[in-house]
Amino acid sequence: MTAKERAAYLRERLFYYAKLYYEEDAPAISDYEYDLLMQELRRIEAENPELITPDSPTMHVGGAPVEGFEQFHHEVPLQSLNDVFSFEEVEAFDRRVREVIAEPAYVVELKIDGLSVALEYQDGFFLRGATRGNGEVGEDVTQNLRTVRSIPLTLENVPGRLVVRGEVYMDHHALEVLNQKREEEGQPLFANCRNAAAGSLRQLDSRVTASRALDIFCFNVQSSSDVNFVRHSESLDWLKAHGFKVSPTYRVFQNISDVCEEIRRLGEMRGKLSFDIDGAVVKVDSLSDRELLGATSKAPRWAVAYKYPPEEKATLLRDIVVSVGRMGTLTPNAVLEPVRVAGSLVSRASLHNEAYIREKDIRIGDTVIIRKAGDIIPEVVTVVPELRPENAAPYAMPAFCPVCGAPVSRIEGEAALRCTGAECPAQLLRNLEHFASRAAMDIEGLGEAVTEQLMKSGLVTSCADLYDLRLEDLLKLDRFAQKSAENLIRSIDESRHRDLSRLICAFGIRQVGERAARSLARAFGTLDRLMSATREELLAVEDIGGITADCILEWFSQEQSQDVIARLRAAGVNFESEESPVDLRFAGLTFVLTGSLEHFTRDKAAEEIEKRGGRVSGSVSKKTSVVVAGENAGSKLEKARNLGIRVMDESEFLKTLQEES
Ligand code: 0OX
Repeated sequence: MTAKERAAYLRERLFYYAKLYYEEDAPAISDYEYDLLMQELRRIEAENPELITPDSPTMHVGGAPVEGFEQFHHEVPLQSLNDVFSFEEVEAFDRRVREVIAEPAYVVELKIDGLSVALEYQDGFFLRGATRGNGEVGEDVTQNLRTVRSIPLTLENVPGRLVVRGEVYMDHHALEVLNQKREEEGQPLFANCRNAAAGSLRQLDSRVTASRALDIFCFNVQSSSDVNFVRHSESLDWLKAHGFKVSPTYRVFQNISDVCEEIRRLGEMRGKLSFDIDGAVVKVDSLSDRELLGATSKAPRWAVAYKYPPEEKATLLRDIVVSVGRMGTLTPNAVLEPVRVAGSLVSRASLHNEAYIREKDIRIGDTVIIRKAGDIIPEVVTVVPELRPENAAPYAMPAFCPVCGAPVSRIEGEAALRCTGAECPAQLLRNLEHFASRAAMDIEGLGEAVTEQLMKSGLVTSCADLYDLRLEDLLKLDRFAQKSAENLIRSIDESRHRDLSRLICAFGIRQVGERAARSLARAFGTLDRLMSATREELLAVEDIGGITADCILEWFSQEQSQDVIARLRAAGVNFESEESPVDLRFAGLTFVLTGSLEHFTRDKAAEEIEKRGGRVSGSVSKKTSVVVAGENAGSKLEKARNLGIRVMDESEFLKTLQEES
């Protein structure tokens, strides 16, 4: 992969993860991994400045605010921090500081893993507060912040105007209590403390926020009308003295080896803290030194965040159980002696596949080291060989599906084993769960337990059966009373009106997740157009590559899929996209532009072609579909004529562009 391709890849991933993180409170990878990707992109761009694009995520700090809250323009921007991952990088930071400041003093603080906010006080009263958003513009969450008990609502002996920055977080115990309650209510659980804090603070109903045990650590005076601080540490003392809850450990150091020692010490404390941290922050203490050091467009030059690697813990592997996924894939899971890792109690971990177990030689009875991949999904990193019991035998995957008993087979070229049972209930269950999930048809009340019950009772053997369910059917089942049955029927009914993109996602076509489903819905507008799309047309859609296109074609070609579609159609399920379809009339066509065009620059003409799914090439070959020839076209036009390629003059090209698609 070239640097250009790698940069494009990194940008795409970073945009995608940032969107999930900022706009949907649903991170897919850990901050640590995100920061590593960002650091790599920054390095490539620093080495190849010509590759920098104006919309590169390295040019942004954070994400856009979501709908629902008023925008809040921060008086003083809420800066972000440059990340470092090693002590060498901390030392390099010190050297850069020392180029400007002779004898710097540093404050080392915990980096609390929550949600950054600004609190505005006027004449000692809490006036307004907002999330960080992109640093310049956040969301006004004043009402919600008022419910956080550790945020003082009135202050004494403070300047007329005061803006304080802090991190709203939820501690481990509060998350456990909240998740327990949510589990009882059948609501999705929060994956970690930060998600829970973000989800709670961004509630439109502040009574919900009030019911969540949120807390805050304040770590910066953003502005104050008439107190002038000389040092940051002094401002933290001042905040503490005025009733703010300030980060529990902040210490001042004169040299960088002491700073590194403190970072190490905080890292060791990490497992014992009652809240999550994702690093330590090193800041120049003197505020006038900070002025001298200044900032880049992204972050101050006077501070860095040291990111700790994901936390790891040792525990006992009690058993290995095998689950069967939506596509029949067998996944071995570790049953663990419960242990707290990165903010929650872990008793299960994915072992991925047979090869993973073999490679690490994981055996039942082993003591294993676990961590959370992406801060969310627990995984076994390695075993501790010295602690292996003598009788521990190598693990073998089952030869038959643990659910339906059908033989297990290996798909060629893949590590995974699959159940070959055509009607394996485990696969059907996962398919139905996926169909009803929030990202797909979003059918409230149709969780795992209810789905299983509907399947066992024989009422549902396909997603299309859901739309035939009647109240009387449900009332005959154990779990349902009048109200719950009515609710489920109503949610199923409501799901008929979901957008096409959700329906496409709900089909569970291999390789087609939410993002691809959205692109397909946008591109084709209706399910019928998608169903009749050619491979070429599919390939012209954003995010759709060859493998995905083949999976889509294969799925629609199956009789079973056609049956389901026919039944969903009959049930009145919406097959249309809310978004207007994209014009794809040039899909699969390669254009060559030659000569001078009167109405377009070359770039503009190329953009118009690409917008319609076409490609533009610089030279004429047998693969060229159309040559657009402007004035004084030369050898390319001649070659096109020799090869019998279609030639358009500018007016014909213009007319084609203007035709209705
Ligand atoms: C934290 C935290 C975040 C102030 C200027 C640049 C970044 N999450 O605990 N940010 C900062 O510093 C800001 N300090 C912290 N302790």
